[in-house]
Amino acid sequence: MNCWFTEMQTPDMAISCRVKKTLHEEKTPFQHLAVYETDQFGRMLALDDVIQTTIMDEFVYHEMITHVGLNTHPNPRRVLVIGGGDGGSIREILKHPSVELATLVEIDERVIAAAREYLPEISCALGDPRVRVIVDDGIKHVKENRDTYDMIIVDSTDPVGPAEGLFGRAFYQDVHDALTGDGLFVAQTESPFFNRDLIPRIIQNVRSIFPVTRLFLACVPTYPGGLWTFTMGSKKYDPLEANLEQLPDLKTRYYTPAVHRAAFVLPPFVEELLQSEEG
Ligand code: SPD
Repeated sequence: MNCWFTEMQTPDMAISCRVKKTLHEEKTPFQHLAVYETDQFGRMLALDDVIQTTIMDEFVYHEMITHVGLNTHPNPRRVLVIGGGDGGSIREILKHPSVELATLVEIDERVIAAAREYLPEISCALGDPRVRVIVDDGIKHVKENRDTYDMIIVDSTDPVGPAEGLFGRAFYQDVHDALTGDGLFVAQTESPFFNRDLIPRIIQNVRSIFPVTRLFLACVPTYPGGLWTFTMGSKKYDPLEANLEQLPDLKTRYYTPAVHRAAFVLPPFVEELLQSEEG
């Protein structure tokens, strides 16, 4: 069979991979959802033809969006994931013994169902008794839950369609208000190569709300450009001063204390995004 999946990563650039089998495809009320079997990346979840996660490289993204923040906060007990219906962030969060309750708020219940069925390696923790799964709009959830979470993870799709509102200042203010007095959040914030207008806007907005704002990097081969940014806004704790000496064994394949520190070392072309007056 010579069938290919292609994601137009920009109007002028695409990533393609050969599809061995389409395992699932449907139009949900929110988006087109597909799970493909590929040789290159293993099983792959795509939403509106954009790669969300693959068995081959999901660990990088899910470890970095969770452990950097969880190891910055000295005692994260209640953690919220907005989006992230595949369950990868939840799986990583539950590795932290301090976590009593991990809440997943995903707008599209079909993403959760598809992940449970076709991506068990990623969704495996969704049935854990410490997990509460809520099918709802994350924007609404943070508005309605003040002073509730020690950490919030914004594990969203790209800033178009259902996720657009998850990149705006009003949402970051609601995230701030949904956090406890010393809480912090981490959001996936796209490519430093291809989102050079968006990232400075995010940084400015987060800086205008949170005393500590930091950008960090990880390498996710299936995302545009490979190099990916995450932004942390924190009320109190600085990830650069985190005590990483006595961590529990997280059984990670990408994250380590040294990678935690190194992720904040930014090349000049990324550092520029933090200085920009854009937006
Ligand atoms: N360009 C795709 C970015 C997708 C980021 N979110 C992925 C969700 C995985 N849990």
